[in-house]
Amino acid sequence: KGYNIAVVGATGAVGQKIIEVLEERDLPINQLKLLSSKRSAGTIINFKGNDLIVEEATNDSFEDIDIALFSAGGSVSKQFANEAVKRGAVVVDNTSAFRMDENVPLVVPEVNENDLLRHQGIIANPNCSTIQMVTALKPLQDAFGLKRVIVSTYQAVSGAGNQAVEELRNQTQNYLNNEEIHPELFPVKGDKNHYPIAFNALPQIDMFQDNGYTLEEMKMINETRKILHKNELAVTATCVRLPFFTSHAESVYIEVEEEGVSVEALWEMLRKAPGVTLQDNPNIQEYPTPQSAAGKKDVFVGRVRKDLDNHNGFHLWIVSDNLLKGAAWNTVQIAERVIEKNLLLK
Ligand code: 11C
Repeated sequence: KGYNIAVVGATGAVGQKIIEVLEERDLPINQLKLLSSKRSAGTIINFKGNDLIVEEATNDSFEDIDIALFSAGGSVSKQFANEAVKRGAVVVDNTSAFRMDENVPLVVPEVNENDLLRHQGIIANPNCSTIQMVTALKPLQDAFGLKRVIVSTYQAVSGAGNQAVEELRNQTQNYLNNEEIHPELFPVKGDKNHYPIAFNALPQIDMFQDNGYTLEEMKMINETRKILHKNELAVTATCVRLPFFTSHAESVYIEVEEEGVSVEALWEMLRKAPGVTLQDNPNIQEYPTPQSAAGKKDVFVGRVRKDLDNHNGFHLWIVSDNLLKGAAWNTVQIAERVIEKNLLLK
């Protein structure tokens, strides 16, 4: 049997990657329906040798759909996700619209795939920077217990979409040509002030919240607790945007509960962990970078070392392609698991 799959936000940075990932996977597809806003409708996208025309999303678009993969922004998900479910589609939503909703599982298949069993139509895909961190931390939590996580991120511009990628490209060229630059998008499109991203580092991803943290930082904190099923976990984050295109990197400090754990024991768990590749050998300068991780599906971990003052503390460097494991690949993995586990609505 083939399945009818819709991609909502098909012309966006994540939507395009979802289509690429579907193209290389074996998931049996009967019909692929590409949906977008009115503005992008009419765009032609090739899928497995056929030219597909992107259509404007309406409630009726979901009538015959088995699985709808949403990545067109929170407001589009809020408008259409429940309508799609009413029409019998399972929704995998890439936006933050439903992530913290108690009735919506927030899933990274390597970490908490059994949460899929309690879905009621909508399944949320976590934020990219959260996904890669929990994928690497889950085996360490299982083996040694996690007490505290302190993360600083180094995030690629593609997390903010295709326009953001263009802004970095244009600004870089302008700088090198000694031309004036007019920042329009970074750090946040809808915020009051804009700063250059080329040759810069911006300690703001998404809007500031009342507590002084940004929304990206609060997503990392709240989503990590939900996915790891550990509300009491001490987590804090500082999220920073840097001028490269692909992959988020994270410097992560963890404190484990078990006493006397060695770096070798962490390596062993990370080597065995699904979806994780250990690249950690200082003798040959082996460690992952945003460039080496780009285009790959795994989460890469290096620089594992013991804290010099706290014998239960460890530092890790976690890198992954933000559009693949951080978005499109995790979404398609969820769709594949929904099918394998017979969790469709019709
Ligand atoms: C960024 N992490 O890099 C964001 C993008 O909640 O899915 C993903 C936003 C989200 O800008």
